[in-house]
Amino acid sequence: MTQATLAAERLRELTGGGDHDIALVMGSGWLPAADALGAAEYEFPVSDLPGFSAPAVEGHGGTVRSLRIGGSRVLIFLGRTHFYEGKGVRAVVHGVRTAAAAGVKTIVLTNGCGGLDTAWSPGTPVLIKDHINLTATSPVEGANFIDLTDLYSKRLRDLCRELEPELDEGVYVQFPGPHYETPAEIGMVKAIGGTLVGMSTVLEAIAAREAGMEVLGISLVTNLAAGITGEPLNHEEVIAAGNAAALRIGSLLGQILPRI
Ligand code: 8IG
Repeated sequence: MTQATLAAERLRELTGGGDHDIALVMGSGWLPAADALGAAEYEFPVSDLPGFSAPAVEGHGGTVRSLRIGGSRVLIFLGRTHFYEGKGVRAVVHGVRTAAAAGVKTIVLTNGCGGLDTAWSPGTPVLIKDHINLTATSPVEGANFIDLTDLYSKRLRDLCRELEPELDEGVYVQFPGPHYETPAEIGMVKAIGGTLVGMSTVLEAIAAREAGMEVLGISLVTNLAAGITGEPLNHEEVIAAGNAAALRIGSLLGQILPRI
C-alpha cells in the first residue's frame, strides 16, 4: 500500500466516501480565487491525511477543501509543499498522487510566478503550454520513461481560450528557489525559451502525467522577472497581485471547471 493510497483512503473517510473527479492546487496569489468557487462541503488541515507533515507554524499549514461544481466532485489543495522546503520530491508530489489515488482524472495546477513578457502586468493569468525543469530532479522513480510531449492539455487550454480569448500562453521554468533569480539567470531563461519563472508546478505536472491525469497549468504573473523593470522583487506584490486578480481568475476557474 503506497502512502498516496493510504492518504486517499483517509480522504474518502473525511469527505463522505466516494471518488473525486477534479483536483486544484492553489498557489501564491490564488487563495482569494478559491473562495469564488463556492463554499466547502468538507474542509480540514492537509496534515489530517497520512504523509503530509504538520505545519511548522500552527495555523499556517495547507488545507484541503471538497466541494461540488456542476456534476463534479472537486478537491482543492490550498497551499502546497515546495521543493525548497527540503522534504524531498516525494513530499512535493504527495498531493498530486493522493488526488490520483482518490480517483481524480483532471488536475489544475496554479501558481504565482514571475513573467518575462512586459505585456504581463502583475495580476495577469497565463496558460502554461510547456515547461523547462531546472530542478535537476524528477518525481518519477525507476526506469519509467514518461512521455511529456503533450503534458499541458491542448484540449483544456483551448477550452480556457474559448472562455477568455485574450489569455496568453507561456513556457514555465521551475527553479529550485527559494531565492528569486538574478538578472543574468533571467537572461538565460529568455535564451532557452522560457517566459514564466517559478518554484513549483513542474514536478507536480510530471507526477500527474505519470499517474495518467490530464493537466491544466495556469500561472498568475505577480511580478516581472528579476532585472526586467530594475525594481527589486518583494513578496508583498505577490499578495497584492493575487488580491487584485482574484475576481478574474476565480471566475475563469468557475467557468472552466463545470466544462472539464
Ligand atoms: I510569486 O520572479 C513568484 N514566484 N523563481 N521567480 C521565481 N519564483 C517566483 C517569482 C519569480 N515570483
